[in-house]
Amino acid sequence: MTQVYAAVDIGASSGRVILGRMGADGPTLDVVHRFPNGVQEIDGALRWDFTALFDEVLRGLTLAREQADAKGERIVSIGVDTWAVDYGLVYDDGALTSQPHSYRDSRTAEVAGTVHEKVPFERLYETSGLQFLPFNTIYQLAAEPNLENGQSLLIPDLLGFRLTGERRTEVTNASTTGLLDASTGNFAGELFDTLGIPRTLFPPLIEAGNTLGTLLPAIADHTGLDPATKVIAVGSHDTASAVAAVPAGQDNFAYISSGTWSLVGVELHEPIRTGESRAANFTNERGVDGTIRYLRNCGGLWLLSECLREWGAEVTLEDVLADAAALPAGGPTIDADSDAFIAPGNMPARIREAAGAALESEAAVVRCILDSLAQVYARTLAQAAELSGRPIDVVHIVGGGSQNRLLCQLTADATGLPVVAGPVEATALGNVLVQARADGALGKNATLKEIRAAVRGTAQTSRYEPSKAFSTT
Ligand code: LFR
Repeated sequence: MTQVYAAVDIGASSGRVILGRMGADGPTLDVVHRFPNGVQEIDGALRWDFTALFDEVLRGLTLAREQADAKGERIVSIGVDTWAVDYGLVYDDGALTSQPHSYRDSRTAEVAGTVHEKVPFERLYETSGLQFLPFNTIYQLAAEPNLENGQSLLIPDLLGFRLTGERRTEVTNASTTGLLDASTGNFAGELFDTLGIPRTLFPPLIEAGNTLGTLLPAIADHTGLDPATKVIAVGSHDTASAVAAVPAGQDNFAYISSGTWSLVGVELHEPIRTGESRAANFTNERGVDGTIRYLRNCGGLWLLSECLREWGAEVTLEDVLADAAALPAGGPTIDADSDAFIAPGNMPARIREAAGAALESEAAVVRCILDSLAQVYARTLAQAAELSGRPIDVVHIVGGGSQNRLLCQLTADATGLPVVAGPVEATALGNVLVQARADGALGKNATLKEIRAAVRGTAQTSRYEPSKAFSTT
């Protein structure tokens, strides 16, 4: 019976359940279920409707099992990845104390100062290597009224717990809490003590590639899946899975994982925690196989999707991008990185205000967003190369933004580097390939290089050269 893998991949605006197959050339994916996601005002705060998300996951797994059955295939394992930093607090019996807060909620606005009074940011950075983002878990916990009540499970770990009954904290995502020691890869116990966070708040760590557990009987019954189906810890931070599947064939590559956010940087083997790195607000997030993602969170397609939400159905992405492409280069730009764009709502007006320009058409707003993103990518990649001492010969754009041809070309122009765009489903591919490796279908000792070679075997990519008019060479 052919063995297949189910990937649950949930982003800030939508989720998918995907069946992954390993062919002779490489992995192929089949999206079996898509569902919307988004922050919602629940009980006076911006939260995720976890109950609805879990229902969609079960529905997706049921559909995946039906499709596998129809083809005479067997789902051997499931992997779960989502966005980072957010968590649900559960009581001892596993019930959620409330729907999990979204990192876009304003509750952390005031607390960073109180955290830094207890532990100065310089010391936090020396320990965790994590960039300052107002919503990092460490600040969210400071805004939490009662931590004695239960345990904190990061969103993918919470899904894994509901599927298996096992409580663990997957390491790639744990690195986004601000509470992991970047040198040892373990939780930094003394940070917990100084901040008054119980050391037992998070369950023990698990490395990507290990087995979390098998399905609870009730879940197996509900989905029709074999109770022996494993849940494998994958790079449960979506960006970790996406970067694992960057189809790079050479060492000197940079990546832009482009979705709601743009995660812009290089892959290293050791964290960099110098004063310069801290001042430039570069992060050292953990990747699959102990790699370090040295990157910055830059603005992303959130700016664009929030504008489209505001404009409603009569403005389509395709049309507005075509009109934006026809506009001349060198128009007004904004600081696409600014915290001022984190909250939802009223985005076109906020962009016009930041640009200090009329931006009369929707296309002008879109062109401003894309020019600004390309500018910030170029600046960030130049800094990444300088701070890490690693030259960059090619930029890989993966995720949703890899389909935005205007953004890809503007990025090539602004950086003066070739851009390889795709695959769009890098996150799900990274998720599936870590499962396939755990199962032996890829070779149990396959390296990240071999994982990337497998992606190249089947990935759809396009190449963009810097246009002469803008090239810096
Ligand atoms: C991307 C991402 C980023 C993280 C942000 C918030 O989806 O996971 O890596 O900084 O969302 O969790």
